[in-house]
Amino acid sequence: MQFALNDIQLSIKKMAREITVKEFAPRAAHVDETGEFPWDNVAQMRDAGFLGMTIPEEYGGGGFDEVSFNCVVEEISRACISTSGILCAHFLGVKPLIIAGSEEQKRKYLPLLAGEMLGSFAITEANAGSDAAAMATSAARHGDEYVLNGTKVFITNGGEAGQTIVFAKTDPTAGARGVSSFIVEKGTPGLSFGKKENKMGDRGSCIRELIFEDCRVPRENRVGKEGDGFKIAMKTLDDTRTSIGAQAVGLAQGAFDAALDYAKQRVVFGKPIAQHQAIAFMLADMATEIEAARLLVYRAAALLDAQAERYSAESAMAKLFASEMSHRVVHKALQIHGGYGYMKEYPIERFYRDQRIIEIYEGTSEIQRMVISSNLIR
Ligand code: COS
Repeated sequence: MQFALNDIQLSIKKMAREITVKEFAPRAAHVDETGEFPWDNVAQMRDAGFLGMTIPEEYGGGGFDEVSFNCVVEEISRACISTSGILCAHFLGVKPLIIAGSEEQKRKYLPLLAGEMLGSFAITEANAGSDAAAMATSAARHGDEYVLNGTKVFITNGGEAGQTIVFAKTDPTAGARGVSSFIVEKGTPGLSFGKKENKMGDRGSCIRELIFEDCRVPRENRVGKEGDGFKIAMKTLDDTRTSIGAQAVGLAQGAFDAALDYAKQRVVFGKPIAQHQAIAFMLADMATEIEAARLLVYRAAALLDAQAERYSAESAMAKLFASEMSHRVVHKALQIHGGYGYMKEYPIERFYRDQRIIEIYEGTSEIQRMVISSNLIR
């Protein structure tokens, strides 16, 4: 058993930390205030090779492992979860191609996704969120094309991404087995975008509706076999949920660092509040929980690197525990700041709002408990 990152993982983590401190942290408050999509940050991530990190080298990527990728997500999230969220959503558009794409699809799209094109993943609908198989978007086969009709909601990177993996029913009577997946490029006639949603937190990343009206997609853009789409989506989420856990660890670490600094400086009753046991014990609990979550995240990522047969439960555990841990940590971090924590002058107010989405996207905590318990019972 190995508990230490190797030299490559450590140097990638350090590089992500340096870019975050220099580039993303100074812009984070502005991104939050304006809600502007941070293209500058995306360009920095592209230049650093983060957009192609785990894409195999033969397809133009970096060929790095999942542990390294999760370290990058963690470090960026210490300052800006909008930026790390864009990266995670990008990989939701990449993974289905790695899992089930044809050789032609991989050769055509992965080099683009490793550099110049953002990806995204469209499964959620107004009446099909947690119950993803209840989707109503249809893909009817007409000769060499599929004709897509329906509306997807809350699609991260929607409207900004050059490519989206879209899940739609090719057989509306077959439930989960009637779902297929398609690569749909931005600019395809019949695809339009709804307005950018106005969110409570994570305000830099953008979510939009994707509207399909007789949107014709060539047959060669179907990913995997007809009817395999739901399994491809589930396998993708198994791969990517860990990185949402990494976001939670990074965000909690950022909130903890701010609370520790504040607690060392703020003096009440004649000494810094960090020296009052009420606060010192909070700090001890926060640090312990962050470390426990970090280990769960790294373990789930290492299982993925080891190509373990199934790691659904482990990635769901990492996401569940880390996201709920980050809730407890930001709560305490704001409490330590007292009234100042409630003010926009301090970053903790943003962390508090940003945290909430981590317990919801890529499957709510309740869905993670379903995944974990069904794997225990099976
Ligand atoms: N890997 C491979 N196959 C999987 C799988 C996985 N992790 N999970 C399920 N499957 C397969 C099942 O084996 C089953 O196959 P068969 O039809 O051959 O038996 C099929 O997929 C359907 O599985 P299941 O019956 O468990 O599907 P449910 O409709 O009950 O849904 C959950 C399962 C709740 C896990 C799923 O709907 C889900 O993950 N919902 C949340 C979606 C989500 O995270 N949304 C966020 C969007 S991304 S921001």
